[in-house]
Amino acid sequence: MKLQVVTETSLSLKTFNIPNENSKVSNATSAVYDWDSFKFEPIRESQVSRAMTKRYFKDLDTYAESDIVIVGAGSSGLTAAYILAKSRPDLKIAIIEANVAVGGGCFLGGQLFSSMVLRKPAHKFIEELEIDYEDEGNYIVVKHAALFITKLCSKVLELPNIKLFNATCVEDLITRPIDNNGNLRVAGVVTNWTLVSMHHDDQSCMDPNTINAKIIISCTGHDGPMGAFCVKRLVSQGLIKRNQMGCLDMNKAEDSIVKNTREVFPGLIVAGMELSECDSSNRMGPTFGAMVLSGVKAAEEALNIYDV
Ligand code: AHZ
Repeated sequence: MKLQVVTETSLSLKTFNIPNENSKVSNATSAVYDWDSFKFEPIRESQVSRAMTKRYFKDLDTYAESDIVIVGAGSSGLTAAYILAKSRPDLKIAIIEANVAVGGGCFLGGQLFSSMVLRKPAHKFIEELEIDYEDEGNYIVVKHAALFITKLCSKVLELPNIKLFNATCVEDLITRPIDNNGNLRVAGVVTNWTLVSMHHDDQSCMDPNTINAKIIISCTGHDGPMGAFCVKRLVSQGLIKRNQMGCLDMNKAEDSIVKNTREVFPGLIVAGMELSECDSSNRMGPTFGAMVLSGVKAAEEALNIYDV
């Protein structure tokens, strides 16, 4: 089988040789690159700077008013982003991830093992992503957790109405009064570069940036150095009660997390393991079906609120 490729700069036609099912050795690139005369197209360093910065600052401008902000790009946050952005291309969705890399606890299955277990019926979402799995009856196994999270992330990033701001953390929430009785709603997030946030104790005031949004979906995982951020912030203000995560019980935990995925405070939906820090749900350990379906439910809850 032959595939015709047009290179952008020269418009010259090159041919990839894609092996057919009978051939044993791939020579997919050998026909394209002539290593003897090989040379990259020229570039000036400032072109690289401008290519990156003009797009980033345009995104900052565009997403300063977002429809929905998702905090945390782990399995639950990215699932919510995928469902929302795919079903509503009219909405602007910003994802804020504190780490450089996305994925949260989802690059490994558990205790540094590779495979990822998801209990049914979460397999339907894995099929939607076109990821292969082994069917073990009540549950499925994806051969590597990284396969799941990277495929999910690439599908999210391909959607035009999504912007991922990674290496950026939410360090506070914006609130607004909703009546004259002192009741509040969450109306946005306060952000900073994560590296800056980590140095508030040893540098003088480094003020943050903000994003306004109608709905925030918080998916920052259970308590830890960065986790359960939005729940803990509202607890610190006496706006919701904290109930710490219960001990591990896979059967109870997964049903509970999905069923309780909801708007815990006006304007703030909580999904994934962060929920266990306000509901006292059990920990489920290395089974990921509830993370996926909590993300799906959070997306549905967000649309219910958004469309009112
Ligand atoms: O970096 C965090 C991670 O990628 C990010 N995050 C945390 N605080 C943040 C903040 N601003 C921006 N203030 C922040 N980002 O949130 C992401 C959380 O991902 P996760 O994988 O920890 O959470 P999840 O709820 O999507 O998945 C939990 C997976 C777990 S933990 C667990 C157990 O311990 O038993 N079991 C499962 C399935």
